[in-house]
Parts: sequence; C-alpha cells; structure tokens
Amino acid sequence: MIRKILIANRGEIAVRIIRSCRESGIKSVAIYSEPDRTSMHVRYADEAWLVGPDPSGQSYLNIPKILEIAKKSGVDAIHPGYGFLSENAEFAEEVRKSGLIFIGPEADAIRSMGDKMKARELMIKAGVPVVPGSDKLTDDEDENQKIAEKIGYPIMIKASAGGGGKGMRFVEKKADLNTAIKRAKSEALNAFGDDAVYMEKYLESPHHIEVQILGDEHGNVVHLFERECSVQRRHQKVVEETPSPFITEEVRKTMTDRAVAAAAAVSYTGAGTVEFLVDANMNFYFLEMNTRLQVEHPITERTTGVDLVKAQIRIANGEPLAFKQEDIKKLGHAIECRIYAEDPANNFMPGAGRVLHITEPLGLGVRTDGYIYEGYEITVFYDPMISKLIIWAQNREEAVERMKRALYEYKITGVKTNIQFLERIMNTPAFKEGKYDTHFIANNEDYLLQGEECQQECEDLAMIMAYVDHQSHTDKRLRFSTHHHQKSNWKEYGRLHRFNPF
Ligand code: MV4
Repeated sequence: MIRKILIANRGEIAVRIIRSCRESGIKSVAIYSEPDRTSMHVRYADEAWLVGPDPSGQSYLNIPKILEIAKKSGVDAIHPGYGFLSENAEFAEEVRKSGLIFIGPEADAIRSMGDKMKARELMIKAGVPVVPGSDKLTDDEDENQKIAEKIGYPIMIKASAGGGGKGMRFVEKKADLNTAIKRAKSEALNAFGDDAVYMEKYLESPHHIEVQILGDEHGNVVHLFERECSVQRRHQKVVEETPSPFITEEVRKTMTDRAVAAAAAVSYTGAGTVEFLVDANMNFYFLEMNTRLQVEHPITERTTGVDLVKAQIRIANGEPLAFKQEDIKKLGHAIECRIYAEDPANNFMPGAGRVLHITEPLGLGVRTDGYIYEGYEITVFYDPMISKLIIWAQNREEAVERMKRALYEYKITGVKTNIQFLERIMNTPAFKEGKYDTHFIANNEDYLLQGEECQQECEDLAMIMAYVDHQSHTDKRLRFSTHHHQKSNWKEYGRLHRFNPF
C-alpha cells in the first residue's frame, strides 16, 4: 500500500500531484534544486529535500540522488510527473529494482513507445492505422528514392528516437531527398545518439487529436475520450479542448477503440495518451504514445469527473480500475489555456523576473493549476509554463466565453505573459467556430500578434489607484481626495483600446 510518495518533479505538476496525495491521506515528499528552494511544491509538500544545484542533470534528472532521498525519506513510491524522468525506462527500472513503486507503466512499454519505429510496427500488428511510411532507411540512395516515390511526395523524415517534433524533416521533392536523409541522420545521431530515421507521407493540414487511456495490472484498459491539441506553436501546445470540435461521433468511436487496442497491445498499465494525426477527411493515423500523465490532463478530468492522479496511484497499488468503460461518461466542454512567462511581441522569448502581483480568475467552471505566488522569482532554468487555466461549461460556445472572462480576470505583473495572446486566440473566428488545424497559429499570426499594449498598462494603473485609495483610507497621513463621486476612467480607457477588428 502506498502511504508516502516522492514527487520527482517541480512546478505546477508537482503541486497537482501533491494535491491528490493530500486528499488520499498519502504523505508527500518534494525534491528541489537550489534555485527552487522557495518554490510552491516545496512549501506545499509534507517534506522537502534538496536534490542538487540548478542544472537538471544534477537535480531533477539525478537518478542516484533521487533514489537516495527516496530511501532516506522512507517513501513507498515515486511519481515522475511529466518531462524530466517521466519517460526514462532506465529510471522506471531502477526505481523498481530498489524496491519502490514507480507510478507509471512498465519499463518495456516506455521503451517500446520511445522507439518510434518499434511503436509503428507494434501498432500495425495491433490493427491501429499508422501514417503510410517506411521501415528504417539505409544509405542506399536509389532504394530510398524508390521508397519515397512509392509513398508519394511530399514526405517527412523522422528520427526513430525523436518525437514531439524533434528530429523531423520535410521533403517536398525528389531532388531534396538524399541531402535531407543525410542531414536528418546526423542530426538524430547528435541529438539522440541514434541515427535511425524513417519516412512518412506528409499530411497537409492535420489535426492533432489524442486519446486518454488507463490500463491496470488486471488487463483492463479504458479510454477517457479525446483531446483536440491542434493549437500549437513550434510543437508547443498552447490551447487544448475536449471534446474535439472536428471529429464526428462515429470517428470518436473508432479512434477511441483503436487507442484502447494500442494500449492493450503493449499490456499498458497506468495513464497514457495515444496521439493521432487526423487529416481533413477524418482519416486518423497513430503518431506516438506518451507513457506519462500529460500537461493537458485536467480537461479530461473536468469532463469525465475522474481524478487521473488518483487513478494512477490506484493502478500502481495493483488495484483494478474503479470503473468500467460503460461507467465513463463525458459531460459538457472543457478548454485549457497554457499560461507561459514569455513575450509574444518579442518572438515569444521566455522571461524571468519577480512576480509583483497575481490575481487568479475564480467563479463557476474555472480551475487554475499553477505554482507561482507574489514575490516568487521566475528563473530561466526551467519550463516557462507558469500556470494552466482550465474552463468547463455546458457547451463549447459558453466555454469560449467563460475562458475569455477568466483570461480577462487573470492578472500577473512583474513578468511578461501570453495572456493577451490567448485572449486573441479566443477571439479569432477560426477558433470561435472550432474550424482550425495544426496550422492555426501560423495562419492567424498577424491577428494574434496585434498587441493591445495599453490594456495591461490600464489594468496596472487601475490596480495602483485601488492600492493608493486603500492606503489613503488606512493611513491618515496619506489621505487625499479620491473623487468617489466621479466615474473611474481607467477601465473606460482600457475598453476603448480593446478593439476587435472582426
Ligand atoms: C507529421 C506531420 C505531417 N505529416 N507527420 C509534429 C509533432 C510530432 N509529434 C509530429 N508532427 C507532425 N508530424 C506527417 N507524416 C505534421 C506534424 C506537425 C504537427 C503535428 C501535430 C501538432 C502540430 C504540428 C505542427 C507541425 C507539424
């Protein structure tokens, strides 16, 4: 029985996991790097142990040190969160070898899915459609030309050890093929220490739609429907929603059924995600499987009512799933916006700095998963994602309006954020109508980047005025006239500039 868990992660996901521990009566142990000593996960956990200095290799990726802390703190299990060691098969193995529970799938499942060619092969065997493509490419240039000809240009060259857009190359025509393969191989060797590459037919305007699955040690696999994740920028997801506004109920049925088959094919245990590319005709193809809890898991939690972290812990305990497929129902619509500490006006440059003020949105259907607080110093050492705003409403239209309302309420000063950029996304016709694919951000860049610079300044001024007003009431020495009879013009000024050209 799991009574105490070490969370081998930081930031919002560490806090998210500890929340479920707390509700389950499970003690939590945080680990932290030197610059993270004041981080929220450290404050929130029952115990916190220093793991090492700021470079991840010496802290959140330091396997021997993490295992040492696990032993010393007396935990029963380790939850890896996402990123860092979450999809490291060796880590999963070492955790288990040291007599602890790894909250995640078997090392073999992680390894099979980490090898993209192996995963394709397994999926073909399991009857899951994959993008038409090749096996591992050799150095035989004539042979490669023939394979490409057969698949049909344009094609994609992908690194077998890659994934998530890393080590991908687009080839438009025959003349570019040989050079592209050479470059792809040397890049793959450099990045992953493995030069294996393969070809896939290039899909023109695909949707990225993924299916959440859960598998237990008793052979049960269920799905928790899909998430539409096509709003991405440089392979970074920005907005996710469920259900997908694109697919029909019929496609949803076959896609979720194939996702369950994919997971069953590797005897999957734990929470996992099967990613599909979906073309304009709603043909879907297996892309990859993520063998971890994902950033965007809360939208699935919101529409199905399932706490995915608690489900992970239950599965890791060896218990059967608490529900059958027919018990899982979805209700309404959920959207997640990722809040990044970055400057959209400056090529989305990640920013560091002290959080001067933060007001988070509240109210019906609003959830935020974050970790920053007033006075917290955001560093450049880690991911710039500082929060996730998750909205639920009875239908998509209401969810979009509620998201706009919540983004309006969300105030962070001291660091630049993408909040206004997200507001622009919500106001873009293609998004509002639910008619978008993976090219959405690129196709709407001009509109999305039209800043409303003065809005934030107006909000800041209104906040400063409220503060001065408050001080003038509490501190007689500062008292001055605040013209209560007059209408405040700060908001008026802001509204004037919140101009929507559509
Ligand atoms: C593709 C593709 C088109 N055709 N594969 C990018 C992330 C990685 N997981 C796979 N990716 C793609 N693979 C074929 N055969 C287009 C993309 C792609 C993409 C996929 C999902 C979400 C956003 C994307 C943005 C650009 C390209």
